[in-house]
Amino acid sequence: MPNAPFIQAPPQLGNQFNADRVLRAYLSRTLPPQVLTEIEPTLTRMGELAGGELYQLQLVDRLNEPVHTPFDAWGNRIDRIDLTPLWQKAARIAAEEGLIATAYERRHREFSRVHQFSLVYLFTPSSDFYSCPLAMTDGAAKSLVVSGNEPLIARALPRLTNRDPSLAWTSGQWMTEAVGGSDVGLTETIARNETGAWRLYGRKWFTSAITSQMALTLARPVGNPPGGRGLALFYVETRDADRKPNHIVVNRLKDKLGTRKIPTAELELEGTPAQLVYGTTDGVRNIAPMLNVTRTWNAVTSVALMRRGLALARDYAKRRVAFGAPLIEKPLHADTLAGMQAEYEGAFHLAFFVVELLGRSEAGNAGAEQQELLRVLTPIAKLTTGKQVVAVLSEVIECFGGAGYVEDTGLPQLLRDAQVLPIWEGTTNVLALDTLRALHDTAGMALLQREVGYIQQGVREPVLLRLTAQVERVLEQAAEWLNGAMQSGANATEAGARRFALTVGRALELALLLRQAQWSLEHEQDARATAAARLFAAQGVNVLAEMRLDDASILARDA
Ligand code: MFK
Repeated sequence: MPNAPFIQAPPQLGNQFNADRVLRAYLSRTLPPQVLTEIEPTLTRMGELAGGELYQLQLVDRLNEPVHTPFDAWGNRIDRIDLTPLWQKAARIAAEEGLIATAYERRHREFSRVHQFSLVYLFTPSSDFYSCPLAMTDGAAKSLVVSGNEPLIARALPRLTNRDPSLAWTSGQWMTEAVGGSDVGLTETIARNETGAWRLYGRKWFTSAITSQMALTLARPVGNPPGGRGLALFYVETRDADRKPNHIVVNRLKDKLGTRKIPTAELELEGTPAQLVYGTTDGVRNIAPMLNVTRTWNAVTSVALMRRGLALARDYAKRRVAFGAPLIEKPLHADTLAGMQAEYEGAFHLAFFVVELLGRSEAGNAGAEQQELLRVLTPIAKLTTGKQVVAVLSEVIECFGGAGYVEDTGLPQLLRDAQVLPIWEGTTNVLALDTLRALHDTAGMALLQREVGYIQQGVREPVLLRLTAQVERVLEQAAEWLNGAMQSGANATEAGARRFALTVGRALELALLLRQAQWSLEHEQDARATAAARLFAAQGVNVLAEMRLDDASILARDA
């Protein structure tokens, strides 16, 4: 009898909370023991779902995509969107497990955001990006709370934060128009006050998760000046009292590289009833609280996807035998995995540091400096982790060899999905410029340097102490660059903004890794975070090479 052909065992996942050394150690260091004890059962449950039922459904559901039905059989415009089975399940789980509610119920005061985002982090990679509507829902809830608009808060907040799936709403965030993805001030949609009620007319070009019950959007009241200040922030409900589209037409769903389970639409607003959230101007400024929340979700999603890719690659490396041994025992493969792990761990601590600051700020426990820090670190975390996730997932694919390139392993989708993370919610360059906007001047940089001093205060282990000096040196170089660039003019500052922001992001990641490493050595006798910190430092922190503007402009224009 011929031998049975070789069949490779596929990678598998277990309980994603139990298996997560990085999350568990972080929570043990950060949370009061009683809070940790209270939230652990929710994380264990989510970890089980994410590594079990949801992950299995995700694999089965791979080819399903949302379907848009514009008309019914009789020619009525209905714009029905049928979601994939996993999305329907994810919506129920998200409500029941309080993925939004946890942040607003605030049962654990300043730690509520850490609890919420730990759940989000476990849930996201098995949700086919259901985290997209959730991020916008959280952002909308936050914007409404900040607005103080009591009628809108009373109407929408209890729905956006509901734990009952039959009552829970999600929200859209309709900003992008064909004329301006990044330059939102170019928005062409107009708002007319028609007999005391606002109606919107225009085309929204990239509206994610179009099945939401409401949206926050921008439009220009007729007669207002151009630019972001002439826009106003509006609240829209997507269906009328009869559940019919509310003067909104779905022109089509986008055909995207990844995140294909998200119904992303081109919309026509044909006199859509809308309500002002604040006044009739300053729409860009007023939608910023939403952006800052969705950018935090973006950073946590980047980290979560890196962790998923690594979990699969590591498990596979234990199963796959080549040249006489499992891949995990091959020094070169182990080195590759370790380098990716170091990037993920750095990214994890930066994203969750922002989450901590957000929670502290919402609980009223953050002073002015911490608020400023939150403002500066939100774009830095988003842009730094957005670049890391694409690099790490590209390596993850390679860790599987040819299997990583084959669709029905489910692996290519990871990389395609990840590619959205440096794009939406502000590209790397837009966020680098936002970082400069948030820093104002060199005083903001001094604040960052002071904070890094606090973060590194308890680091004592000699090998880690050496690296704290590296962090301080790099931040000093970044501060010097900023100073010099600002004196040279706007072009010099803009040209170096990405390198500057990435350098600061990586320096912070290393500082936070060093703090965690010291704690893990002392409290867990675990040297893995130390190894991650050392490797991370070796992979390079300062990407702020000496810039020559003339070189950049010559090379950019002609190949
Ligand atoms: C799973 C992960 C999450 C997934 C969710 C994704 C689904 C949603 C998909 C999308 O909607 S993608 C679309 C996202 N679009 C963007 O992120 C827009 C990117 N562009 C920018 O962020 C530009 O920087 C910006 C539009 C803000 C530039 O517009 P302007 O009008 O030139 O801004 P300007 O004049 O600098 O700032 C106006 C005001 O807003 C200023 O305040 P003042 O009026 O007091 O001077 C700014 O300080 C303030 N501002 C701007 N950005 C801010 C901010 N304030 C706080 N935080 C910010 N981030």
